[in-house]
Amino acid sequence: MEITSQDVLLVIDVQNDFCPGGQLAVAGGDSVIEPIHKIASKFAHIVLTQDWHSASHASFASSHPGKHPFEQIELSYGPQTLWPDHCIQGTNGAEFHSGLQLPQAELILRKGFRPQIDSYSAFFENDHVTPTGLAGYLKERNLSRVFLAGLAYDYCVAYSALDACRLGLPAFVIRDACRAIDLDDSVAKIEAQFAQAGVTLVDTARLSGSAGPP
Ligand code: VGL
Ligand code: ZN
Repeated sequence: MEITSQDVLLVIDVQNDFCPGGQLAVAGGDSVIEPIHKIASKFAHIVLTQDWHSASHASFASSHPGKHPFEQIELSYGPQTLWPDHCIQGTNGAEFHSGLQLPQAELILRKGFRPQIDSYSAFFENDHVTPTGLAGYLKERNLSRVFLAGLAYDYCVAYSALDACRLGLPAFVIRDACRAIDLDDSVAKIEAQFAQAGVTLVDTARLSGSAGPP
């Protein structure tokens, strides 16, 4: 499919803590970088997201005595999976992987900074009502189709894609430029939601076009 000047590449959370050696390492997390670089030049517009938690964030198991990473609890807005401490503001784990070289990216959107709410999606926090501002940004810049790559396929990439669809923005997840956590069948479950919502799966090899000036 042909990439146009109204398309945006959304690169989700390619940060040290989600890569091998990190606090919430996704298997092969750093291997998304090569396919992302391969397609980046096809896009006139690139936005990066950065998971950016306060210390003692409510999504950390360590903030809930007796709880362990990957357990579920109820927070005020509903069920929340608990994670190891990760992507704490200002730490090395929260930095983008040093191999990711996208200096042309036009926006770095930070999410998950409110101590009491997690934010998987780049559009809404996990209460599904608190906006991050990205929808307004894309609208003002007349960007409509959203192509997603990065980490993790079954969490932040997936929830961002589902929210994009819900907002009326066609969403395309670039499958070979993502890696999954795959916790409790999360990949199969999220792909069922993709099918229902109308999220399209594509591969880097199917994307053509070359970015004009931004
Ligand atoms: C993510 C779990 C917790 C992600 C972020 O980037 O997919 N997953 N925080
Ligand atoms: Zn997080």
